[in-house]
Amino acid sequence: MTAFQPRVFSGVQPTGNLHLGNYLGAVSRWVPLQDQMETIFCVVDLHAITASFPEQGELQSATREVTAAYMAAGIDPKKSIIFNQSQVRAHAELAWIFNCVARMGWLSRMTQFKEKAGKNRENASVGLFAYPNLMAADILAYRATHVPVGDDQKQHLELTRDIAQKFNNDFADRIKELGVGVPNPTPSPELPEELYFPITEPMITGPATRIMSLRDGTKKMSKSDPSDLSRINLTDDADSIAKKIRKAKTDPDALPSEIKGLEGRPEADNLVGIYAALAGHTKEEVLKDFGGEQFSAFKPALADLAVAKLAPLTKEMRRLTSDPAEIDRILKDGAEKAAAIADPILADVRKIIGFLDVA
Ligand code: AQP
Repeated sequence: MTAFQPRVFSGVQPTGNLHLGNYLGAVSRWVPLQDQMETIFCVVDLHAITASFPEQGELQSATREVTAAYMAAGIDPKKSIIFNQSQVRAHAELAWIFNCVARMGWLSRMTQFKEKAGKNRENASVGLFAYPNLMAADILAYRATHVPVGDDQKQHLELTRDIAQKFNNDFADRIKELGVGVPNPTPSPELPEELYFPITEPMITGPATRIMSLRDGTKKMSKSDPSDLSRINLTDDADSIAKKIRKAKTDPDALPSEIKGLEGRPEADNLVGIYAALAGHTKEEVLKDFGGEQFSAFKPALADLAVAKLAPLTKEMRRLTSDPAEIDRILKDGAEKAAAIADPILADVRKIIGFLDVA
């Protein structure tokens, strides 16, 4: 290989209803990439057991639901590989190897672990702590070059880059000897001339990289927030969407006409960002149209837009989930294609490390 093949990898956990943050920050942004490079989209079910084991049956239905959401949003199984993580063994195998590459200190700095473990740190699973190593394995099992995600994943992607860098450095001689390396596209003193793993590029752009809770503009919109009013689920009907936007926390001032007027106003900034992302506009354009308006006028316009954009998606999700056998067929086909890419990469990794291969 003379260069890394441009390849996108991303995923969502099947831990509950997908919300507007997952849609605007991740899934909707994957759609145009399908026509630009090879794309692999995973339902990351191994990540879904790090907090607790779901009830029997829940993982199956949530996995199918997330798959349906991908397709309803425009991910086309003819253009992209769609599969669930647990069906491709390479993820877990590479994650173990990365457990031995990553340093305790690196993982101890991960803010998401601190937030999710909270005060109950001693009782958190080892899986929750090592989650970023599995995420690095998800990406690097395909030697993916680009990863489109929301802003909350930035630190984990930096860790993926650190793991790739350390592996490339630690095994530089072996990679060269085996002839499995790729010339480093951006030569630097920190890296050898040939790399096995690419130094993945995060793709975190646009007005919706971090959608905030509708109840608190300083907290991320999240599946695990106990208040359902804090998020718009992709399964919400038109009335719920309108109600949640009507009840969204705001301040008493009118919308500003310039972007700097949103500073120090997290709730206003969030709603303007949501409008911009749904309409495919910039925040500046939204403020050009709504600057000077009260929330009493802006919120109904936002609710109409959200319903117009999400209702067809919800309808299509319902149609797709009514045929679970077809979803399973797509996931099976995707898993075979994904394994066909990842298995030879894992075979190289085993050789690079030096395991006895008895096959
Ligand atoms: N609020 C958000 N704004 C923008 N992007 C977001 N993402 C998540 N929340 C927002 C992006 O969605 C993708 C999949 O995320 P995930 O569900 O696999 O994990 P998460 O980030 O942990 O999502 P949640 O909703 O916050 O789940 P819980 O409550 O379980 O922690 C990622 O690209 C993520 O950036």
